[in-house]
Amino acid sequence: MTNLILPLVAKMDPTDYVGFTFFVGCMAMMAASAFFFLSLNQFDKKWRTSVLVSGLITFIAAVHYFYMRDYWATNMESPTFFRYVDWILTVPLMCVEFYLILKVAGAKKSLLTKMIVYSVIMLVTGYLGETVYSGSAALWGFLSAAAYFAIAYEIWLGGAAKLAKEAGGDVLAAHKILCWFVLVGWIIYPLGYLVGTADGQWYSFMSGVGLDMDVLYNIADAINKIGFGLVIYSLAVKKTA
Ligand SMILES: *C/C=C(C)/C=C/C=C(C)/C=C/C1=C(C)CCCC1(C)C
Repeated sequence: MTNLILPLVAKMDPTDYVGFTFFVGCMAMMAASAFFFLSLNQFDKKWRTSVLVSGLITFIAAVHYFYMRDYWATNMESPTFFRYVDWILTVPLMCVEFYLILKVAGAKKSLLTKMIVYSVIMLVTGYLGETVYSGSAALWGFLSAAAYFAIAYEIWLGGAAKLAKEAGGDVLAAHKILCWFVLVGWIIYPLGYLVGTADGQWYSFMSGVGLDMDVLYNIADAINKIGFGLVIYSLAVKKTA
């Protein structure tokens, strides 16, 4: 009783590169949030909401990274629950970003609803594959990937693509960059999933490729959340000037 001193900060092993990426991810998300929020006043009203949403995405991530960093440091295991709660909040907000910039070309609520439904399917199936039904991770990953392709199709070739073409100019250019984020930046996530769920699956060789699921997820989050936000930010700058 008398000599019980609880450590308030978990130790950080200098070779724990997973813990390092959680720590840096947390700081990067905080800095990005401050950047987006403090820039809000310089924009025309119409574009302020978009930049605000960019800030909300990185801020929600910053809070989750705060917990995930701690969870990892304490338990040395993947903070899967916090990870997916973060995603289920931030990915729909990224769909909102697409919707907001395409509103000038007449984007309807149904586009937003469709994209949010796809992303919820993508994330719920992914979560089930990583947790409750990890024995059939391949099947759940496949379902999740189908929803991911539906999102990619919608923005590259579907209704969202048409709207972007109608909008033209800076909006079309920004839309194109966001499309590349979804195609290239988001593909890191299924790669992380394959690494993390490889045990006993037909892709079991993935656990031996020297990659770590959490490192991949953390790098992907930094690229996609902050990068995505910066694309929106620079569109708002152009449109305000
Ligand atoms: C800020 C968080 C983002 C942009 C998260 C995106 C997550 C994905 C694109 C996840 C995709 C997955 C698959 C396509 C298949 C395997 C399971 C997932 C959930 C990792």
